[in-house]
Amino acid sequence: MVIAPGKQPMRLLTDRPMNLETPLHYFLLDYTPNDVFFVRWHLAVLPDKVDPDTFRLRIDGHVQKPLALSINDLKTKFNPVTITALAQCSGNSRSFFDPRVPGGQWKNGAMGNAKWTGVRLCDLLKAAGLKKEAFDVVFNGLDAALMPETPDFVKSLRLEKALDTTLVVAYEMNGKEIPLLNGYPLKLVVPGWYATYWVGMLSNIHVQPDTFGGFWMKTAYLVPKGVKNGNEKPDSLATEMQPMGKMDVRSIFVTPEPDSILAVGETVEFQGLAMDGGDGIVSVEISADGGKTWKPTQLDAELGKFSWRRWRYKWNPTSEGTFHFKVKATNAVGDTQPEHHWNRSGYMRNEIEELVVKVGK
Ligand SMILES: Nc1nc2c(c(=O)[nH]1)N[C@H]1C(S)=C(S)[C@@H](COP(=O)(O)O)O[C@H]1N2
Ligand SMILES: [Mo]
Repeated sequence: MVIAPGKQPMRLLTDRPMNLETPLHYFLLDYTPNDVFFVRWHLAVLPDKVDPDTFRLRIDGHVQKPLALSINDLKTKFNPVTITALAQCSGNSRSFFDPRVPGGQWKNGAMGNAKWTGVRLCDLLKAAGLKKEAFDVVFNGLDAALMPETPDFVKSLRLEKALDTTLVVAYEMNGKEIPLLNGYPLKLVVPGWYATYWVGMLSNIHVQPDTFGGFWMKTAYLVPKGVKNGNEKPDSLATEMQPMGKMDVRSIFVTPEPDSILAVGETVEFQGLAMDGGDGIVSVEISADGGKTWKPTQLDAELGKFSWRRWRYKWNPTSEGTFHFKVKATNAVGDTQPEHHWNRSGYMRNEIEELVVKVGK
């Protein structure tokens, strides 16, 4: 555990760039506090501070009227919107892949749920006036690479997705400034999509008439094309790949934590979270016998289409032993979780999770 600027103690994956994981017990809260929200950067050079008076968000390229907007312009010249959305790194839970894959060895803490306040991306694009050839919208932030040969972190969305009214250029997270380490002063929020698209320290939105071909779209963050959950087998890798998008349905255990020891006759409340790409979780089932039989859990009220959803299940252990719990979510369009999930990059993990608990005297 380390204490990074503006953060509580968190699990450190790497320090340059800073990559920090949220300890699991914070997921007992519906909204993840800013000072424990996970941190994931690709490039080593971040400004130590950003001056809110001189900072400008530039919107340029295939637009009628290029814009350079201050934070104050965003707050005063556009309608504010607030949306609850789960940010989840596509590499979340990578350390659990079997066989293991290279990359950040995250447990389940590369995600967080927050209320994001800002301006609709479509309102900004409208204000700049799209030219009719507009095709891809490209997002860049203030972070930079240490070595000139490292490609800058730049992401793109097809115009159709960029105009989706749920996308927000956020200037607040949970009602406060976005922490520097989470992308102050502006973060693109793409509800329901993996957080790789949620460009932080967003300083430029560039509209172009053709496909953006940058490294972080063309080479990185690809998953097997047209395959459910981006699944492939180590001995027969997919040959066609595509950029990832919407989040898969999945569920995790939050409490009890792994290797907890429970007592015979003492009821415990299991709790966990279920999430998807915005269709909505409709049921979460739990198994106490390694997946042979399943029981429904109770769902908390929905906090919004793009939020995670909490499930609960009371269990009264009647005998000693080791129990293999499993949890499985299903969403409104009938998507559920696979028994086994794997791909070469360790992305979008959503296999049915197991939690082993011991019951003692
Ligand atoms: N500018 C910039 N934005 C970025 C990244 C980055 O490296 N640079 N990483 C992306 C990835 S992969 C993730 S998972 C999220 C993490 O956001 P957080 O650090 O606020 O948790 O930011 C995304 N936006
Ligand atoms: Mo990520």
